[in-house]
Amino acid sequence: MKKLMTALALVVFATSLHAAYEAKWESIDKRPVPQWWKDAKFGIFIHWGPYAVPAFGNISKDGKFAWDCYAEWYQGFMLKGKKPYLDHHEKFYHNAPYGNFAAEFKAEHFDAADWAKLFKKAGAKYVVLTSKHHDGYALWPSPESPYYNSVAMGSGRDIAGEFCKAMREAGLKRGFYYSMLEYANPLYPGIRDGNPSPFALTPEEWNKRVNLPQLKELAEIYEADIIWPDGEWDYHSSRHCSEEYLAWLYNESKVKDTVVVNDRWGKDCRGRHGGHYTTEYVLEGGDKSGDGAEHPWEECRGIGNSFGYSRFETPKDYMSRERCVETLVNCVSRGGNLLLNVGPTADGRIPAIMQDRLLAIGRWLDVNGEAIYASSSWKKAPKGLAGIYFTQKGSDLYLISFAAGSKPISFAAGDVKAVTVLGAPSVNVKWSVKDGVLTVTPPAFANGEMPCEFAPVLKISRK
Ligand code: FHN
Repeated sequence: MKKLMTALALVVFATSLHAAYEAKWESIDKRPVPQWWKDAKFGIFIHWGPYAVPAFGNISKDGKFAWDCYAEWYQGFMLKGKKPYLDHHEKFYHNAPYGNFAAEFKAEHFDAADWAKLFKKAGAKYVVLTSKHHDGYALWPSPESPYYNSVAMGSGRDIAGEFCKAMREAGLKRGFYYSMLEYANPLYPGIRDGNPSPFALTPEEWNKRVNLPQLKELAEIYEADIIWPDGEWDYHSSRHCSEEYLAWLYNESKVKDTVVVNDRWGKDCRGRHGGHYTTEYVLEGGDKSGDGAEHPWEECRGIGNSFGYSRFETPKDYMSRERCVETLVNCVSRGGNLLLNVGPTADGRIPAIMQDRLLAIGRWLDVNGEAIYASSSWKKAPKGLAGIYFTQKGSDLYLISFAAGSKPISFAAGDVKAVTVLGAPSVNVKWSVKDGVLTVTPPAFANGEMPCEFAPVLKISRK
């Protein structure tokens, strides 16, 4: 009897290991977001595909978020009849089919190891590449996109494969963005240009024949650390078969214990289901569905106003070095990660202005990374201090100041035992505590004394 009970218990245990997650949101949503991602804080997004050939997007008039600045939407905006895109295409490409850009997407200077070096120097911990954007062109030789992928047409290279190998060798976590919709594929059920395709599949068929096999390839062939779907808004997650895919991913795939996913699994999902929540250009008034959530979340945005390379943008359209760091700090201080995008040129180079911004973030993190990586938001942070942000690690607090001047700041901080400047331990900081209220004066640094270009960090050590 005892032996039988032990055998039964073993079977139950083995079964529970094998099928830990059911294909239902209530089960899938219980899986915690892996700690490596929560600690990482800073990732690089890469939007790269045939749209990098025209590299054309509208220019924001006031520097604010505007969806029609997205250069990766070149084909989509033409299908929607957007005039600047149609005019540009007629004038410079004589209305040639968009698919011709795939043949010109040569990637001749693409060196994934060089990219990895830059991302490491930027202090990023993970990188997400568009394996396939809404135009349907795949950066790997996928059997479901047999003629429209980077090996069949364009560079002749398995870009996803080269990317993964280089990132892995550099010690960076890596993964893939994946668009569930394809605006011009005749099999895609959604109506993208006002005319339903006579060949359209049902959403379920589309997902079973295209999306699910491709999402599985990304997890199994490339052992992606991150699966980052998008273009999910046409259908409910049940029609995308998303719960089914995630149950497979979490129970059976090679990456089941470590993979990270986002919340873009169907029009019912953003800010509600899946892994971490997402926002997009949130500080500029974009999509804020996952913002401020208690749940792990990630902001994504370009350094300028587009994800795909938009070659008519000028420096005024790009965030300054300081603004890039402030965006990262703003997200982290509110408990989020930042996935900052670069849009390489069609020949595979990362534009100099984007490199400049990434390197500036890296220099700042070299000195102040302690306040960012593996930190959390300080729930009791005082409100209304313009340009001042806080993070927390254990009992220590970090005050990160983008504010000008050296006016004393007072706030409740508990039992403080020391206040020091990260990267400049010999700089004397004036501070005092009374009844748990800390008054600290941001130091006025002497020439050459400030340890970073801007936004010095005060470490507040507590008992
Ligand atoms: O339409 C896309 C857009 O081109 C870009 O890929 C962003 C990245 O989050 N996602 C979509 C809009 O939410």
